[in-house]
Amino acid sequence: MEQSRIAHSIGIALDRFIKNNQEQFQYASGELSQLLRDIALASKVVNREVNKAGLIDIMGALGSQNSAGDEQQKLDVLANIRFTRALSKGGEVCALISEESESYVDLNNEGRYVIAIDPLDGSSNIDVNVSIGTIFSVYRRKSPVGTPIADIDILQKGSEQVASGYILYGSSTMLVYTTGHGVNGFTYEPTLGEYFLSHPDLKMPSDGKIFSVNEGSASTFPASLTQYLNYCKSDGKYLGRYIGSLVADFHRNMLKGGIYIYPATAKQPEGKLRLMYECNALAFIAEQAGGRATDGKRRILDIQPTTLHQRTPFYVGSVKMVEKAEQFGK
Ligand code: FDP
Repeated sequence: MEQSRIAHSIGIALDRFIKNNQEQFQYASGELSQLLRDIALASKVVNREVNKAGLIDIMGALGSQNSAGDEQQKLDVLANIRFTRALSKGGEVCALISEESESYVDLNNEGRYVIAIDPLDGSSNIDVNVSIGTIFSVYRRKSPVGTPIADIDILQKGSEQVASGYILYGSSTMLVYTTGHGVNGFTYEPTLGEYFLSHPDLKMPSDGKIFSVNEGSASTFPASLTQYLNYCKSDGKYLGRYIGSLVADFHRNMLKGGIYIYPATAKQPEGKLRLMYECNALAFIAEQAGGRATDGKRRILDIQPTTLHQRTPFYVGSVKMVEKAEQFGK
């Protein structure tokens, strides 16, 4: 074999990385590692379906609505099935909270983990071939293993997450996750069918230039946000960038520095985004990468959920930008 080819290592694969770092985890029994592998495997299947969606005409609305009243797309449904199947087969998960199901799914009383997942976020971008994502949070169950799932297992604060992450189906597919020891990003190599570490120990710039917010609703924004946006626009150094896919907007801001805001509006007084399977996961990653995540006032990870599909305003990104936006609300 050509020597130069052997000399260059392709880098560390996700499986090996998870194995090498297993001891970092407080309850290092291997179950969390297996669970992360199950998520990675399901994401490869979803990635394949996302990539061929246009070709085999599986795009478009299925006609049903999910529990939050959004129109379900076929790919949402498929992604939900893929992740649920992978997580139930593994046996590590006792309950699954999903955007696509009204109640939690009871999987296996012997499992030690609870998962909250948005299998395919940014669904209004599916039809137009724009980046979409998967978001997940992992919690330890609190009730004894072997007993039925209880509310204390399900309604946990974001600060109790033991892992969280997202998969971005973009120009490349990436898996980014944390177990509370920094954030690492892996890029999918489709010909090898494997994720490789491409963004070790990711850090979010402490300041940035990008603000991401849907200004179509600006007339119903809180006054503090209007003032903050006026400040950004009058300063001249800021750029507006809004894809309308949370994972994609968040990921770009994490790499380049910026703030993503989905505020409370007159139409959506609690905000639009879901605390348990959108905001908590990204808040954990943001903090682990040196960023900040609040609802404009309170730390997202400290909010006690009272319902599965609870919404919250969301301010996340570079620490200085989020703090500046909060100042206008004081
Ligand atoms: P979508 O409705 O397309 O699923 O959480 C849902 C979400 O997308 C986010 O991914 C995105 O950031 C936001 O909603 C976009 O909402 P607006 O269209 O109201 O801006």
